[in-house]
Amino acid sequence: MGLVVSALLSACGGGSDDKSTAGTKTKQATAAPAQPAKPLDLTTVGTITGTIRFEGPAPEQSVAQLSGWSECSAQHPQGNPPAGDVLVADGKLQNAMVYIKDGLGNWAFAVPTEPATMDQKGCVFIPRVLGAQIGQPLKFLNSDPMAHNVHGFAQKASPWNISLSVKGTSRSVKVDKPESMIEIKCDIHPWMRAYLGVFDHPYFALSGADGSFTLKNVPPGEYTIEAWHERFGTRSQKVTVGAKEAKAIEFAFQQG
Ligand SMILES: [Cu+2]
Repeated sequence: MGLVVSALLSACGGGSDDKSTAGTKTKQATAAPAQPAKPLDLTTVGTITGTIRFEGPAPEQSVAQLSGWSECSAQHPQGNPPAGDVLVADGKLQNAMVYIKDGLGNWAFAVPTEPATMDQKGCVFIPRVLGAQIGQPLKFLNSDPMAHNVHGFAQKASPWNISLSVKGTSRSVKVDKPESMIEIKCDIHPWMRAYLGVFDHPYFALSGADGSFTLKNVPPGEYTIEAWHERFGTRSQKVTVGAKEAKAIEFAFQQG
């Protein structure tokens, strides 16, 4: 066996092939063929629900500085709009993205056909934080009477920079590698910022105004669950979900 492994390693080694690639090929060559992805057994799946708490006084959220951009400020007669970067109410944090980070088996997941859509309206991205599944259509829209662009700073998939210069136009973007989270900007308006999470599974959710989130149809297993927030970083915890179990968890964020 050792000889076979080293022969294979040298056969596919050399040059810039990294070790993980060579190792994978070796494993496939010597072990049983890779199992096809299994469909979920919906009779055993459980649920992870939870709350995102914010401990201590929350910092003020930023304000979009529209001064000097009359076409944008004209849409906000009440004054500069809040950025939406810190949304805390009653000690609960909104707009945290919660997802399974690690521990999923080789499952075949259905992919939504409904596009995950991010609009530009009133010179802000709506929603500010969006999740999508790989393979799900991903659409950017401009509902404003002026030009915007969408610059996605993906680091795993290809970054993109698209122009949406006319009201009502939309463009689709393909992100084919999971990444949480991808920063998005409009290069024209410096305050315009948003975040996109792309996942290779359906277990992601954005915390609501009450800090709550739900991950449904989770197969029994042991997982690392991560919660991400644009200002306060990430928190993670291990969670074991038994068959048909409804597991309740909590994350706590603080400033600094
Ligand atoms: Cu813009």
